[in-house]
Amino acid sequence: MSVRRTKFIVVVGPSGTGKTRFINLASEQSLPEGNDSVELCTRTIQTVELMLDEQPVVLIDAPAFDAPGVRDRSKRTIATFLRMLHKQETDLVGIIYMHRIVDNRMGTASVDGFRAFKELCGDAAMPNAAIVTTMWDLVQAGVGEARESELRTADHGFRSAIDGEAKLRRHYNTAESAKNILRELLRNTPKPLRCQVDSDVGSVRSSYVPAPAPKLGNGRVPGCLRKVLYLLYCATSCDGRPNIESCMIQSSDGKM
Ligand SMILES: Nc1nc2c(ncn2[C@@H]2O[C@H](COP(=O)(O)OP(=O)(O)O)[C@@H](O)[C@H]2O)c(=O)[nH]1
Ligand SMILES: [Mg+2]
Repeated sequence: MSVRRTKFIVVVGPSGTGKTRFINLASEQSLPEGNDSVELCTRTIQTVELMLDEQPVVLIDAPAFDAPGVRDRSKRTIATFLRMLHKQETDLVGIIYMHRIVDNRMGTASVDGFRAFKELCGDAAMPNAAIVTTMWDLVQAGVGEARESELRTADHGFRSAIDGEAKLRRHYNTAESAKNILRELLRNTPKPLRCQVDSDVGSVRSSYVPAPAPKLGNGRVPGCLRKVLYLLYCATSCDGRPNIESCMIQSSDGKM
């Protein structure tokens, strides 16, 4: 029996929008959520493997865009990580941008987060993107629907992405709901995100602050990704431009 190639999906968005919850539900894992998540979890990349309908999948829980002072660093961390996946010719089939339907307006975190998402994704890959709204259990149905409709059509909402063929989907805080969203994205043909092919996205600025060591989710990160995560840590820990090559000879376990 042939082994299917692993497909990758990255989940981005402001903190508290339900990224980790979504990943936990889909994968039956228990990465720390909300108040349980220590600072590291919101600032570093975590990956989780799962099998969905016999398809191996890796979900990438990206650092939040909006933690004070770290938005640029988060963007850079995600971009560097995804560029390395691209060099390894992995199949990235989707990007999810999370939004809380419970928020009655697009606050600063949402506006900035959405802008960062569009920058990372780019127009060409927008058909592989899904904007996923969460916390439907915390709003009255009519209120949620009215907000969703405004987000879909208003210029100050997600219209620009939806015009570019991004999907707008509801996540109902259940495993099946999360899996259904993943199933739809898994049908996509892999397309590189803009940040994977354009090194200007997430480029280093002078205000650079070294990133903390990556958290390897529950020890279930596959060997190849562990290497990537370690390289990422090396790369983002250097001052100035990331220097991937100089990190290639190092290894967290001596087995590079
Ligand atoms: N009631 C409800 N709580 C949710 C939902 N999604 C996430 N949460 C909770 O909201 C908090 C923030 O979610 P988390 O996944 O940590 O957000 P992240 O920062 O985007 O990873 C956690 O306490 C979650 O358990 C949802 O759809 N409904
Ligand atoms: Mg989280």
